[in-house]
Amino acid sequence: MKFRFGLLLLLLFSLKASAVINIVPKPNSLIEGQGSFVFKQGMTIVAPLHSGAASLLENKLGHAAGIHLHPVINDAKAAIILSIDTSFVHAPEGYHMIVNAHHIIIKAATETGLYYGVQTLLQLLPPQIESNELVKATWKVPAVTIADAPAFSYRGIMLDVCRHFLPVDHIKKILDILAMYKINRFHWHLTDDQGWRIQIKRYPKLTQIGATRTDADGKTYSGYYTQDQIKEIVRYAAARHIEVIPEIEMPGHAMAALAAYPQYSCTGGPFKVRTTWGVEKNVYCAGNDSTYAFLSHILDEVCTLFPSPYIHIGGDECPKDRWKQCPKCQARMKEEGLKNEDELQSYFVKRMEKIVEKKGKKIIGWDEILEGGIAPSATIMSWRGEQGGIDAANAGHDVIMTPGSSLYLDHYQGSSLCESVKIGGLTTLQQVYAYHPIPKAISPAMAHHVLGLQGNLWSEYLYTPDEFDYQLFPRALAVAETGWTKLANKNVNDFIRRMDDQQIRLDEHHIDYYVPMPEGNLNYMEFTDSLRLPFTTNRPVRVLYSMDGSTPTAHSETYTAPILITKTTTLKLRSILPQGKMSAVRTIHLTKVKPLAAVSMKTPQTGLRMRYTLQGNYRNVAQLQTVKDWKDTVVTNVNDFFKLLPEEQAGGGAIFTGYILIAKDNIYKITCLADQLFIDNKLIINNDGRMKKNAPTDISLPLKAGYHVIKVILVNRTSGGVPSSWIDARPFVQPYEAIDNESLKAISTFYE
Ligand code: TNX
Repeated sequence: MKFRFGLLLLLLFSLKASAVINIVPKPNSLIEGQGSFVFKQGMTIVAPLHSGAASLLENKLGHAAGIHLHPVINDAKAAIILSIDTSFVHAPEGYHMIVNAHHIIIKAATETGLYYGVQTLLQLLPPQIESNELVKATWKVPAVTIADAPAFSYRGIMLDVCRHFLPVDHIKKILDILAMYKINRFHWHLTDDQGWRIQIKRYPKLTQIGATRTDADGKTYSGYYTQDQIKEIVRYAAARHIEVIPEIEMPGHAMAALAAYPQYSCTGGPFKVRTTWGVEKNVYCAGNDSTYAFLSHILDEVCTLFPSPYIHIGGDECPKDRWKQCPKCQARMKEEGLKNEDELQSYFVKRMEKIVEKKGKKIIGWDEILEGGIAPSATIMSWRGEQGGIDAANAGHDVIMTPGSSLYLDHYQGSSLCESVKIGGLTTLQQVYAYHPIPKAISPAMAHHVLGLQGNLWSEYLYTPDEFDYQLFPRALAVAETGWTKLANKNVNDFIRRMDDQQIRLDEHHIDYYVPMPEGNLNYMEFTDSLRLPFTTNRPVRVLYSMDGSTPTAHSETYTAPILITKTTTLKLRSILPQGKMSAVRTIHLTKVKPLAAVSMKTPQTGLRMRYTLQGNYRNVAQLQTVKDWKDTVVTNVNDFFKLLPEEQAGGGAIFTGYILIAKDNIYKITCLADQLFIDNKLIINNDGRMKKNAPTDISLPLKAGYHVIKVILVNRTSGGVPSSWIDARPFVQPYEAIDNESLKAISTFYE
């Protein structure tokens, strides 16, 4: 009995603790005390002159609580004391905090430490402290003693504003949130093939031409920051203790610049700002001295705008095709005794390193700058896994870890069947959290070269600013905790628990973050008798659903067990968080059918009939009706479709007709990225008008054994920056119970 009572006490104690303390990143030492501190009107505060930390606290209390603190000078009895005390706290970003019923005392070695102390204090208040409007609440903080300092000095987020642009106000909104979580670096990816986004006064065409592209649908897309706006962002970030590191890409990812100044390419152009994603072959000419002068002049202006000691010069994904053909590049290799084009890239980077050093800064580069020999003072950002980082750190270079599999925030964060189209990959909140920036392969003596980590948000598939938020949050919080909290203090379940409180804080900032979706099954399913559909979520959240086509609300049925379907149904599901925020709605179309019967075929031959045109810019299936110059042929292997046109060249369209052979009566899963797929004259998959990447339109379909008529319509169009390719026309068919994307094989096709 006694034993049980003890357990109960323990349980109550842990419930009490967990109900109150939700801080992210988790402090490295926190001891709970007795009682709490209640904020009251006119309470006194002592702080260093012009302390931004004190203003942060005063503003938040003023806006959300309507409580106005009374600043006093040097009063040891003040209710709230913020003080710089280097004898007590040593870590430059660390802080010490005591909260009891009478006082809040925060000490730090720097203003940054005080600022972080206040951010922690705000997270001890109810989450509505982040509101911009008055909220009724008891503004109290539990008694605690905290001693805290970060595990890593570099805790970064990268935003790609080239593929898609973010307005100044939206960047500020994101910086507000990053500061709450003690992120201290904003890596600003400002130039790329698809857009040049920073005003350079000496080269006005960089933004006059390079900041605008004409997408495949004929619409122009543009945006750039004036130098005044850049300064404003740098100041805004600095006030939040965030250093802004600009990236100017070279020698690759330079198409927007070359569209404006083609004389710095190998061929001389002309070029257009690139409209599709991927890797561009036209790059800066490494054999032309004027290229280096051009880049040096650009960096002159960049260096004055950004106080950071670093300039990121890119260096990733630079194809060597043009250099191999370029007389100037080849002559340069001869003069300098360079064995191959990798060494020419290394020559390029080392030359830029010297230029940047003369301007008083150091370079950061993506891990490709290791190829052909690393520049002596370069810091490496390891993105193609960890190997680049491991090699660089072991060779005594500083390293920032940002491996794609764990820290690419452009990846899916849940099943691709439930999300809008993303670049690919799956990196859940838990996967980000599980990352540790010091791989075992770095020798302990060199581990200090790992400065920290960074989450990268590439924006190819982020068509609106809200989609940036959706991808960033809450995963940026996992980056923040991994950067701040010592490995031994991290715990994924406790982190997930703290999300409930943190998400309310994000709500107050009007951030539409990712909410786990009901995963499992396909979005289109045809069945013969009945189905039992199980759903899961990748974090514990409640799922609501309806079966009458209505949008689920907080009052809808809660999912508890697999859902039984016996008739044609539109099933709608969505998740709901404890504070009431709901996810997007997932709609599943369930149709009760008779299996499609086979047709007879006398003389089957391998292949499909193909009616096609390579000309014309068609946007949808209906427009193909206007084609006049159809050609007819037979393709014997569906895997050969792509040989018709170079992969990234859009134009024209095709209609394939023939038969597929189904081995036995069964339910099959069918995948096709063409615009339309018909089986036995029935429209089975319809991608008309949507982006043709990944496959939320996959369907399950009962088919009888034997031959079935198929027709595939492909409009060879680029949409959303994704070029379609003839190979998209391949249909994949496999037994439904054996769903495994890895083993997708195009089905054999026949014609008569
Ligand atoms: C690779 S990461 C790139 C970017 C793309 C990204 C998409 C890196 C240094 N280069 O240009 O946007 O993949 O995930």
